[in-house]
Amino acid sequence: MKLYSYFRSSAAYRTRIALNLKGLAFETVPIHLPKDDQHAPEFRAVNPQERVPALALENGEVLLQSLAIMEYLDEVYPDPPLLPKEPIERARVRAVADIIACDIHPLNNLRVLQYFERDWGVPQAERDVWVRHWISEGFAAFEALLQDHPSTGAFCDGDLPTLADCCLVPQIYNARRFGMDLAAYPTLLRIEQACQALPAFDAARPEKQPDAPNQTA
Ligand SMILES: N[C@@H](CCC(=O)N[C@@H](CS)C(=O)NCC(=O)O)C(=O)O
Repeated sequence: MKLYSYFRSSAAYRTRIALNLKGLAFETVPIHLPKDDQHAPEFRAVNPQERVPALALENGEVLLQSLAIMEYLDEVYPDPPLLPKEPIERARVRAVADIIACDIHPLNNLRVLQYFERDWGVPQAERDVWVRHWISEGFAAFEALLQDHPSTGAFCDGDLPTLADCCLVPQIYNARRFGMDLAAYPTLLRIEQACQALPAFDAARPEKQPDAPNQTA
């Protein structure tokens, strides 16, 4: 399999974690987002939405959208599972994953920030305030939903990592890039620590990717 990825992309990072948790080997095809590689005609042919990740399967089919890719992987390679067995728990995991994937990330995506900068002339400092605002709002809800919930375990749901953890760890990485103080989210930080202790999460770290500057992989 080939993963079209950018080392710092949080959506690609989610997918790398899921691939690693499933023990699936993949080749990274770097798409340098700040250099606009995603808008090149060759990549547009892979993903007309001009975003990473895209996962090219061995049969040539291309999967798009990190959550759809992770759910595909979970259906085709069910062990270890990325979703709990009980429908009510599955709904809970999907809901918290969506806080990040549907409600935080789209507001802070590169093209949104570029639009502010290029079309409206919004200065960097204000763009950063915008990013931190939406992460804080989403993380406050995420923390409230997890703290003291009986289903929260070592990870977001129970004692196995799920789709929610695959989304959470990259979003925390992104929050730190924007200089956020995360002390108000102790449950999220505790879960992040548990995740990072797993080789699958460790190997997916941005700095360990082949396209990372001075990468250590
Ligand atoms: N909902 C999509 C989001 C994909 C996405 O927007 N990826 C970002 C990087 S994290 C991207 O490629 N941005 C390129 C751009 O904004 O031009 C997913 O979960 O895969």
